[in-house]
Amino acid sequence: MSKYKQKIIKYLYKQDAYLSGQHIAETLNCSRVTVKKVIDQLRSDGFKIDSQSNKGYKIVQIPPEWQEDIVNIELNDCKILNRAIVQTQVDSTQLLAKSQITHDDGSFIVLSDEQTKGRGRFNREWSSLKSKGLWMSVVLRPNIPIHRMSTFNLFISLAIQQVIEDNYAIKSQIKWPNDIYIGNKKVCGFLTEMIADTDGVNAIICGIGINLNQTQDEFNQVNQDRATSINIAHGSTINPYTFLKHLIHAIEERYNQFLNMPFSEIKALYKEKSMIWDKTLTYTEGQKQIKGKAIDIQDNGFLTVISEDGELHQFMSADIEI
Ligand code: BTX
Repeated sequence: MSKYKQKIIKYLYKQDAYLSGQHIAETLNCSRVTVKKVIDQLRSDGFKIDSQSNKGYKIVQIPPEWQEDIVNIELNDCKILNRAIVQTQVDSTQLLAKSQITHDDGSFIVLSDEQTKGRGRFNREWSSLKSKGLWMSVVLRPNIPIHRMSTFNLFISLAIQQVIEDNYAIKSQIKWPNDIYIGNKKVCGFLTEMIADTDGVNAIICGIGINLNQTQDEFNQVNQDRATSINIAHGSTINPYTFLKHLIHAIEERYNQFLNMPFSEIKALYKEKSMIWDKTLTYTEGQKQIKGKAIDIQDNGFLTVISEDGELHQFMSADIEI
């Protein structure tokens, strides 16, 4: 039955119209009884499926938990990712993705409704409330030398920033090197890890956290005044599958650019969409901390900052206090 379940979900999900049981059965070469059983199963899984006697079936609501079958449908047109691994709850999608890499040499995404140990950079906590955001790790397999990775985050930030701006008409900005902001509040953080040896990069594991549907009071005390969601900015509920579809498409486009063009070609756009210019901010990288103004970004992705005493500094991946 699971074979038909997948096919029936796929068939109904793609249709706006009602489809009769007879039509589904003929198309998928199964019996009407099987169709009815699968529909009952889907309903008990939380799908709301309307049925009308002379019209047939139509999905009117998908359960709030990610459905692996539907996520995989959204990946169908994507050439850089083979499949999705979907879990209701994980410690961290990064950890699951890393353990998967040891026995899976493909490119895939790991998605979870909830993370109990979502992590940001330097092991900081990433708040990942159940069914409120996109908590995802993207595993990619570029065939490139390690030094090329220094611009990867720049391409990915543009992908995320543009999904928010182009599809939801929300002005969003990149905070170099790995956050996206709406106004002065963080809506997304991502981090990139890799597995590499002297021959080059074996795998990129890019963990992306995007707040989709939190209300302001759902953020914990630490993030209350510093975090926002697309829903808050947009003023309506965000369909996670639609957001995911846009994001996958944007990541595919920017990833292909990352592989095939130098950062210098998108640098002007990146700078235009960034929020750190013309402000004196505190930059910390390891033991080094300075106050200064960012004045440029190099073709290798390094940020040039001029400190208050007029000295120039290059940062590869600093923490910036806004
Ligand atoms: P970051 O270290 O730049 O950001 C972490 C900081 O952001 C925290 O210290 C906190 O102040 C703030 N913060 C925590 N949660 C949220 C939130 N939901 N919205 C806004 N601000 C928040 C950024 O690290 C990288 C985050 C990557 C998260 C993804 S989710 C999927 C994958 N799995 C995983 O464990 N991490 C990645």
